[in-house]
Amino acid sequence: MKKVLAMVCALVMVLSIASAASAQTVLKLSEVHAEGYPTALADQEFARLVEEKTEGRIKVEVYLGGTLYGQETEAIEALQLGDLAFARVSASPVGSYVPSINAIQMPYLYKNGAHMWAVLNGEIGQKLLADIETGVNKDGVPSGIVGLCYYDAGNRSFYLTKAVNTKADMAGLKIRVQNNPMMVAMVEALGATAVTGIGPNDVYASITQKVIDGAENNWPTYQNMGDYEAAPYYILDQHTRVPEILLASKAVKDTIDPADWAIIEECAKATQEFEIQKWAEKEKSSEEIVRAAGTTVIELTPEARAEFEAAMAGLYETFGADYTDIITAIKDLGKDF
Ligand code: BDP
Repeated sequence: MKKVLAMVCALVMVLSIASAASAQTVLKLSEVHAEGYPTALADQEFARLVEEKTEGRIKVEVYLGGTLYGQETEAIEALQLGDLAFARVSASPVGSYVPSINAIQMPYLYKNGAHMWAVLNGEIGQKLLADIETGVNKDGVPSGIVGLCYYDAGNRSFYLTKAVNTKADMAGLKIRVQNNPMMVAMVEALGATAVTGIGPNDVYASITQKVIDGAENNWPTYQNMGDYEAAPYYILDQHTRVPEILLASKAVKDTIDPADWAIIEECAKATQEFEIQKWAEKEKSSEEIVRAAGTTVIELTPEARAEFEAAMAGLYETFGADYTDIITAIKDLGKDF
């Protein structure tokens, strides 16, 4: 009798361990950057925190280097379908699904990084982040995505295979931009030709194969992707500050216990400061690497920079007209910086 009881107990234990193990929910996160990049480190920190704070009920698997989705628009579409749980993307492609997000990435919008952070972590930025979930695109299609937090990505400048000193030098150049109609219009306003549909990990090859003459990005991506070796002229026009966003799938969110979802949200927010610190270090070291490699860094004259800014001013009309209140409030905040 004792033996039978012991066997039953053992069986119950095995079954409960098995059911506890199967109770773990595994969620995937897609990231285009490689191991060690600031956002990749933040994704891993997010995963660590989620597993710890949910006591193992939720495990986030981080896929780096664009191995799951090479283009961020593909990742966003997978989020919409519920095929993917999280994606760390640039705010730029998000603008195609939730146009109000363009309001925080207009050209020459911020005085500096501190101004951008005051906006993003203030009322304007937090409302726009929350509105991603209820947002619709220009055709009224629901976003299907949820914004969890912003990360830093500095500012973006052009890099090319030839020197550019004035707006006129941009004429006819083929320049890769992110998948967002506003970024296409931005490059075309300079008289260049915009090329979309190239994932950030394919920019280097596209330059060497002469499909494009260059692209635009911040110091860390320019360096980390090796693009500075293919396009060794970095034109410091600093046209946009485009933050990163950690996104979630609305369809996946709806399957998660609300208490666990609240933990996920908290963990995401907790990684922001971590990423900002890693960003500051990487921005500095990337600039050093790029300069030490003999890259030609072109500081535009104030007149040339003003020409770039004036050429892009029309985007405020075309893409910002529905958000003039927000944009005006952002600019007003800039007076303190
Ligand atoms: C980098 C962003 C990354 C974008 C990339 C791009 O970190 O999320 O995918 O730019 O230009 O700065 O596509």
